[in-house]
Amino acid sequence: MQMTIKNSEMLMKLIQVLLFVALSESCIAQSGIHINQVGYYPEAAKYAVVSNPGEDIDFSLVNTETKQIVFSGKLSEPVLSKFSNTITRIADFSSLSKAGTYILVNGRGQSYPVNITPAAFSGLSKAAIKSYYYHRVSMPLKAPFAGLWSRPGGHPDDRVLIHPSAASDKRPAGTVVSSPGGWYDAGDYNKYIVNSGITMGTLLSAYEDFPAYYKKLHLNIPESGNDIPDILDEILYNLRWMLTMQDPADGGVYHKCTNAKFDGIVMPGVTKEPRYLVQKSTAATLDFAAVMAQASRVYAGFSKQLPGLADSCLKAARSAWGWAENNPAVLYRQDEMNKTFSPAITTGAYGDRELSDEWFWAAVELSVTTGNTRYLENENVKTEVTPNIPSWNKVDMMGYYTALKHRSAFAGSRLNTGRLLDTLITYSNRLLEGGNPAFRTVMGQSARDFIWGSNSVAMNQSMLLIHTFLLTREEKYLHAAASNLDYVLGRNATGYCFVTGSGTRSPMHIHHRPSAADGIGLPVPGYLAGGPNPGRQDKCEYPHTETETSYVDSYCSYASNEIAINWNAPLVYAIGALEDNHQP
Ligand code: G3I
Ligand code: 9MR
Repeated sequence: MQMTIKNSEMLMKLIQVLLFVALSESCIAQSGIHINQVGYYPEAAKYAVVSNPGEDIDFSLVNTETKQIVFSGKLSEPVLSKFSNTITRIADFSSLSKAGTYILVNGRGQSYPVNITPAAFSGLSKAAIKSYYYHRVSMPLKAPFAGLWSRPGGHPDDRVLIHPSAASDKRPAGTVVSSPGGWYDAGDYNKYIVNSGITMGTLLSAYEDFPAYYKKLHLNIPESGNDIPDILDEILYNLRWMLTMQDPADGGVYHKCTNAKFDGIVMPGVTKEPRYLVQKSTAATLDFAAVMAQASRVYAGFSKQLPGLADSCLKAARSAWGWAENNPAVLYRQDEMNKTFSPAITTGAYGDRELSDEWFWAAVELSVTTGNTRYLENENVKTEVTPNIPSWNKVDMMGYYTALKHRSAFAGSRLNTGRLLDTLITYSNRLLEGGNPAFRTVMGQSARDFIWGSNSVAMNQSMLLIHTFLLTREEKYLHAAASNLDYVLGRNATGYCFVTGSGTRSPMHIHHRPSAADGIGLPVPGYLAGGPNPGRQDKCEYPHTETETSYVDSYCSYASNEIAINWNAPLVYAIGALEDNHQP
């Protein structure tokens, strides 16, 4: 008892000191209190993690305006993290539900501000989608929409060369074609169909799953107000580019539209290096078929505003499928290709070697959109599919999501959707049982979660769990999905909120050429940085090198601090789901 009084007196003193002394950023960072820095819905589970906490287990939340203590509690027993030498104790303040801004205080110091508000994610949701507008190729970003980050248009891509690897009778090497628009892939200035595949599938699913929410979401992009939801206008910008990547002669799809080498650290369009359409591949063609089939379904609802678009997409999807049937395993092997053709292409490879997942996804999307399950009869389509976390080279789950949303389309077909659902639920339950107790996250099932772009693993886990929630309406899956949002927004071993322009301590030096070259102090907002990656393939200096701490906020670090369209997409989906679920 005596101890408790003494501790709470000490805590009060500490609070007084902390609240009236302006703390430097480094001092706050040293406090080791890791917390979602963006926001909590009032009814949400709310945890903070105190790392290497010592014996002082008292904590309090103080209202930053009134300076009143509004909540006091005790930290949990210490836990050793599974992926570093960090020892943590958890502060659970879930029962604090009054809207306001607070600071969590403990003997270790104070946290960044904690915002409890029904609008917890409304700004982040917009920013995460708006990031795609900032990726737009070939058009200027004007100040009314781009604000501080307005810039001239880059890479017109209206005179792109057919690379020798892509030569055909009708389009011999050197043929000039037009492939403008679309989104830059990441921190580089190239455009890759495979990575557009999963990105577009994810964003289209966000709209398909939460149309009411997205119909109302205003993004302030040039097309806003045109009677099409803003998110669909943004997706359309990349969709139109994708359509240019199909060879009209045979339906095959070029793997990428690219420079031969990565551009230097310059603004878009400064370099005038030749751009190429490179080799057709089966992975690109099937991803394209899946996206076009899904897009056809989604844009069919806007035939008045976009006459003919849905039909064109379906036609493109069918002819891509036809090419794949005739070319079932044309892999993109960049190093091999460079032995035969020049110039050598050294930009991102997205070289997938296992295509059964692309076959499955494309077959499912085409079946749903056409109402004909004959696509499942193709010998390359396996209908016993093991679940996994989606990534650019693993798209089985994209097929799962669509098949389970449109179960009636598969009645009497080869695909047993009942079994798919059971498998998804079993897999989701395993995710709930695993994870990293030290941070109370689903993220951290095993060290394999911490790959290049690990934050997208966390977000794809969330997306998978949200699908399970939508199918079962069991809230535990939604809560688990939210735990990974807390993770990327700051409750992680690095203490960073990984979305640029959000939270208090977020990446300032992302591997993103415009952010590095524009002379503006703040990075372009709304981007999810790649995150911890002990592979450290960039060979940069990292302040910490454990599995979950291998992250450095420096331009050098493309292996931990780049940004990419496929990483933002599941962030968009996860926030959209929470926002949709939270609408009155
Ligand atoms: O597939 C193997 C797996 O079998 C093995 O167990 C594992 C062990 O590390 O590695 C797996 O391969 C990894 C591969 O991604 C698939 O996950 C490679 O190690 C890893 O280096 C590779 O990283 C990719 C990186 O490009 C380099 O190719 C990232 O996933 C991918 O997101 C990234 O994409 C780049 C583009 O090329 C260019 N534009 C920027 C973009 C983002 O950084
Ligand atoms: O900027 C490139 C980034 O987009 C890629 O993800 C990464 C891996 O392919 O490569 C980056 O470019 C680097 C190149 O590979 C090696 N020289 C330094 C480049 C970064 O400035």
